[in-house]
Amino acid sequence: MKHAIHILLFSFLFLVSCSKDDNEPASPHSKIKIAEAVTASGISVSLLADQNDLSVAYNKIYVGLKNKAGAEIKNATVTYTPIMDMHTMQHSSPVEQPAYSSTTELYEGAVVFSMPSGDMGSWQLKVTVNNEPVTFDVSIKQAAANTKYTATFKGSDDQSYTVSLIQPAAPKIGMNDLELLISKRQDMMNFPPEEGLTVEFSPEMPSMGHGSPNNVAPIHTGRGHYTGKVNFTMTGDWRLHLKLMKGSTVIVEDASLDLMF
Ligand SMILES: [Cu+2]
Repeated sequence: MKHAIHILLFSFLFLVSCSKDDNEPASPHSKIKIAEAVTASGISVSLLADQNDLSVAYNKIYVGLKNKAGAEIKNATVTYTPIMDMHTMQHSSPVEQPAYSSTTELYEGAVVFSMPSGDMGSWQLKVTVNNEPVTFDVSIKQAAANTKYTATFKGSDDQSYTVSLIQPAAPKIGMNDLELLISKRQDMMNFPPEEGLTVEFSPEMPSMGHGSPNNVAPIHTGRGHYTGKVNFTMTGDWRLHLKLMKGSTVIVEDASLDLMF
């Protein structure tokens, strides 16, 4: 019996050591590297994402930093500035500045890209590491047909509100966590989180003209994030109807987002 356990243990260790790549140290994360650059002082900056493509949506974006000797830099100040150059004007978009995670050994932040790259203009993401900027050209894909993961609405208070879907990222039949980021346009370069809204919520399946029961309206949980629950009773096209209110004043009657699964 003891012998059998030893053999089992030995083969397990053997498997583990065989699966290790000798050239690359094991990565503590499963993100996809989409670009790389080096700052003026020689810090190498890797840009990573959850998917190969950035798209018109709330995109988690990660940065890994290494010094000239190849050692991880864990205590830098990193900021993101998305810029869209539309020939006659420039604008930015909502952004969540990155913070270092010791779990993934990456700086983790997010950018809402509000339009696709194309004839209308092109996007750059400026990443500043301790006041040293590097600029990445990023290509932003249009969201898939019949989906709308982010949209901007003019409020009854004359302000512009951008509503972006964070969760569900992988919708399923049944109850799903619902998480939104709501940002307000202060000017073309600044889109701070909007923290003071009350949201009424009802999902609809437009192709079949029905909704679903037991949804939970999203409430503010910090930094412009609103969390609730959405019940998808079947697969297909779903529209999330969101009514944005400030106290009893309706700011946006129907800020709707679309998803499809
Ligand atoms: Cu634009």
